[in-house]
Amino acid sequence: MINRRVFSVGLGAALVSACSGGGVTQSAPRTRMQAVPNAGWDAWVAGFKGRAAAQGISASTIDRAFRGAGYLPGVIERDRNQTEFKRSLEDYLAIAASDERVSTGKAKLRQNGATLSQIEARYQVEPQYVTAVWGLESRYGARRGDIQVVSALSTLAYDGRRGAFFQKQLVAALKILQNGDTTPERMTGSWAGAMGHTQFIPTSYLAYAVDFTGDGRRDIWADDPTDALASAAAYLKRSGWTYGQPWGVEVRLPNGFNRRLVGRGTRRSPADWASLGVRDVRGGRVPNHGAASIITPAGASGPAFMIFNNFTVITRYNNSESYVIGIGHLADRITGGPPIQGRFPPDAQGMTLDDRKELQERLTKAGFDTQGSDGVIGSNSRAAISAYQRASGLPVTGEPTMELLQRLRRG
Ligand SMILES: [Ca+2]
Repeated sequence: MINRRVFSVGLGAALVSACSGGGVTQSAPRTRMQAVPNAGWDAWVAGFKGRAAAQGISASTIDRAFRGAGYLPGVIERDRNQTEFKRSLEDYLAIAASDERVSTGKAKLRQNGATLSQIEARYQVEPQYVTAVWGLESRYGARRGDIQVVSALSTLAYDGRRGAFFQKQLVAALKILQNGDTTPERMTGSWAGAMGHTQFIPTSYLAYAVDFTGDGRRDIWADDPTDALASAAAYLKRSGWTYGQPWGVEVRLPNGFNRRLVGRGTRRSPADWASLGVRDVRGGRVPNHGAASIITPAGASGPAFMIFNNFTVITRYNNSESYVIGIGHLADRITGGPPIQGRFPPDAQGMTLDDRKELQERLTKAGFDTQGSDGVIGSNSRAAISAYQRASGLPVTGEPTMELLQRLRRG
């Protein structure tokens, strides 16, 4: 999965670089995914079939895989229209650990308790982490993606923007089909080929997916999430997961804490950190789970975390600090942990999350529906702001500002 974050996937990972991560896109625009005739794609596929055969894919597998496949212009559209904006960690967490995702996570943890316990026994990965991966990657299976993977990957490989990468994924997809794990019709995923409950790209699937149900097929696409959840646990285990160790804990730093000690490059024992004045958020002693680093991902005035080796393990799944904190925090929340206690600094417009929530509520009340008020300004909020500005004879910017909020407060 690591690589797939380079190109955010439709199911939610439209977040990039430092703030990339799974499952947290708000209302991504639905692109129609219909195949259209394309002579260039036909020619590319004809050539590819030879290359696939040279890599051990049988003629019957190739023929069967491409029988219903086609060129999907919608996939290229999605690839070209990835918004490369960075979400703040605060916004990211507001979506990743929203009330809804937390409450659904609690229910899923309960409903799948027996399966998750068996997975825990085999892989020594705690149920809440597996559930959190599931929650972020596909909203607990609700957004697994319905695009034909062979069509999507061959379209992207033919397109060529990252042709070599997608061709490799396509060959891996054909190997999966050749193994008999699923059929071309059932092999669906995101526009970028991330598949099933845990959104594995084909090469990750080949490396990590497991058959936990024992039917001989590693089925991460089925409604039954068992194989997918076990595969996520297997992935974490193989990446070095330590059972019983938290990803990290929120901490309080003393005034005047040496900023040069902040960052993943500095690892010390919790006792050392304690001697420097680091406390847990209640002011108590920090827990000891081995060497730890201190990070302040929202800057010196934002929340601080003491992170352990399992933090690094989660980066193997997706190398994004926000994603890792999202997984860890969601896992904590669905097992009854509190929201993050530290205050996030105001955004570039000087607004806090509460200000932005209030702005959304007031806009909606005034007849400019922001489609929810989670405090995260996405395309719906921008459209509502623009409509309000237009109706009020203001310059139309679509930008949330304190000035706008104050104007709405005046009514
Ligand atoms: Ca199975």
